[in-house]
Amino acid sequence: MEEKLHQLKNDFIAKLSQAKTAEEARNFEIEFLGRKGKLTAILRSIAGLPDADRPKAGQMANTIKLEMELAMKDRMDAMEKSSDTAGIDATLPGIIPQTGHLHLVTQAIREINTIFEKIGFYTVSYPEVEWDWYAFESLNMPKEHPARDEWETFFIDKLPVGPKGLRILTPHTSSGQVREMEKKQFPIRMINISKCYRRQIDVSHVPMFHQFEGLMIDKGVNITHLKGVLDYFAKSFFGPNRVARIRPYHFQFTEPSFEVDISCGVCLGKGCNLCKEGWLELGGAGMVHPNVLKAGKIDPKKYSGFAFGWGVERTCMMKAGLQLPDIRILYQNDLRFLQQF
Ligand code: FA5
Repeated sequence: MEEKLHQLKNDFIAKLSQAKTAEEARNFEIEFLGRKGKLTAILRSIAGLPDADRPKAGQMANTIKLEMELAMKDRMDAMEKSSDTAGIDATLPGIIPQTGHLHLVTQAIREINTIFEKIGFYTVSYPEVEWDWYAFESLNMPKEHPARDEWETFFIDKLPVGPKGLRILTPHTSSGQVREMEKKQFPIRMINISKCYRRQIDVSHVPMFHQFEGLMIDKGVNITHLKGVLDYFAKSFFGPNRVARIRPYHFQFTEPSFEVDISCGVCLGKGCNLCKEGWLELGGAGMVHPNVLKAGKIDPKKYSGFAFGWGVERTCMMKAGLQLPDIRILYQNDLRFLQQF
């Protein structure tokens, strides 16, 4: 009996290994393990054995049956696996998984930070929801002063809610100037990069944008320091051939005040179709007004300083080779645009 069972199992495994299709394997399964199969016939014959031999033969037959069923399962699994890979062409190029990258504006913010860190400036970020006092009053723009209108402000409160007035969405990073002065740590060499909000939207304005504000305060700081820092930034960010120029202007919180231009990247200051006169406007700057120093509890007779504040979006749009026709494209989440940078 034992020999018979082993022979049967070996025959079954040999046949299975020759099966080319699942159907063929299943036919062998019926032939050996089916209700009228070869193994079933042997199992039935066990009933005719003497009492003493029956238990051992029964046990062995069950073990052999189990081994044959296992062999059948392995063969079916192997056939399934090979059919899974049958349709794959390993020579085709792979599918590259999609990976994101930093937004153009975030890249510019990081670059600006690094440039100023190299000359000893440190980065801060002040609240987007700001008190009226830090954004206007402390910056020499008393209540009802007409200069405030230029900042097209979003108001949160209708009536003052505390000693610092109304809450607003900060319209410029200059609101960080007096906040920084209140820390009383000299010299101040702050770069404040934050989101700003104004009620404006057109090709050159978005309601949410970023500004970076430089503030340097120490003893003996003068306009030549400001000009040096502006030139350093122009060369570092825009390229070694670019220079900055300052033009007289008016801001309530600086005296004297300037608009800052950089030489055009296309004509290098000679005048061309893009810039007309050789210069592109970058933002505002000036020497900190004595009233602002006083608001920050700093003695204007001992300390002086300069400040500048520019839009990150416009600054990065001005970078060589990037002449965007509309600033709003930066925030439309159009991957065809964003993936280029
Ligand atoms: C100011 O906001 C002053 N606080 C700058 C300053 C700082 C002057 C320190 C003196 C000393 P202005 O409103 O011009 O200035 O804005 C500065 C820059 O912010 C603009 O040149 C522009 O680049 C950017 N900007 C202003 N409004 C928007 C807007 N709605 N969308 C995109 N960029 C804007």
